Amino acid sequence: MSYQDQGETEISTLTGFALETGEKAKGTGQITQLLLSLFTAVKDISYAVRKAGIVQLYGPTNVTVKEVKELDVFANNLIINTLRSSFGTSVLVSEGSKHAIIIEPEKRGKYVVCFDPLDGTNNIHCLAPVGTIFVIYRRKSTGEPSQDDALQSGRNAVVAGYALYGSATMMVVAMDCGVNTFLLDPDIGEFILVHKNVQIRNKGSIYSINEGYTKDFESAVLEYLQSKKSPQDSTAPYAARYIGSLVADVHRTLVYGGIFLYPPNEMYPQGKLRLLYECNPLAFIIERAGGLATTGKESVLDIVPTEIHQKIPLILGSPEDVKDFLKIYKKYEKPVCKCCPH
Ligand code: P6P
Repeated sequence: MSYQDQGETEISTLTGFALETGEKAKGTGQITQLLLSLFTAVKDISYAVRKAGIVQLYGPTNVTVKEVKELDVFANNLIINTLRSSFGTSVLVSEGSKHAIIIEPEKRGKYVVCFDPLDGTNNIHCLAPVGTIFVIYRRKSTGEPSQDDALQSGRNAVVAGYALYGSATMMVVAMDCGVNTFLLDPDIGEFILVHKNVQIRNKGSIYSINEGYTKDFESAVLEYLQSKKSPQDSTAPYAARYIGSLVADVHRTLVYGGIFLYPPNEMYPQGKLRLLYECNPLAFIIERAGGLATTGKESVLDIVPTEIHQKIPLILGSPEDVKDFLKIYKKYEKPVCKCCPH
């Protein structure tokens, strides 16, 4: 849907994007319903995030509105109930729910949604950006749905996206046709298209990693970081940026280019970030924008998950930056001995 303002410019909205997506799918209209429901939930979360800042400052006793819930519990319940009522999903996997949610038969649809309802809420008290991350798949199985319907590789994604609740609220939405960004206009409650077919820079000048874990980093990570801080050639050193809120760090990487790394450390030997509802959607978005996303050993989108809250290392960003990292990483990879496979 788009509307002309005095005929000078065509303004496209996220609602229009959802309707066009459904039209192209030439299907049941379920994807449209699903997307519109999800985007409505994001608007509600955006409002709650901005309100929570006020509540946090003055404390819950001064609040006359409904009981102030933990934001991430509120966001989780809101998205689950909204998607349930969209009649477009059969299985939901959420960072906020231990088990997969199987939708009741009378409300089931053909899609599976994996999501992180509100990532980074430990940053909410300093008003750092937080985000919602999601990815949508078609159900592959027939019969009774189960959590196995969510154990699909990221390459099967139909739509992936995130909402960033920062100085403004932005939706970034990726499909096979590309990545589009939309800004929430609070005056009309609509997301307005601001960038079509976003492409990440081929090479950036920023690296993003929590260097507090330096003592745990693998040799490849240490060598790579050193090469960015003290380049052997005449290139300038990279700048270090780390917000500690995944959606904000990845969005900055998408917009400015560069590389984001969350490698294994002593506290998180498999890595901290979750494959189904953090790494896969973000990898899908970055790759559709021309970037790369890897664990070091393999492309994130090639991994076939084995359990719904599985963690993996995540390195993503501008293609030349990720390739530079992989060149160093491959140097340290132990050759797989054929005669002693373990
Ligand atoms: P660390 C937030 O808690 C989060 O899950 C992500 O948003 C963020 O990228 C990561 O953890 C930060 O982790 O170990 O650097 O504090």
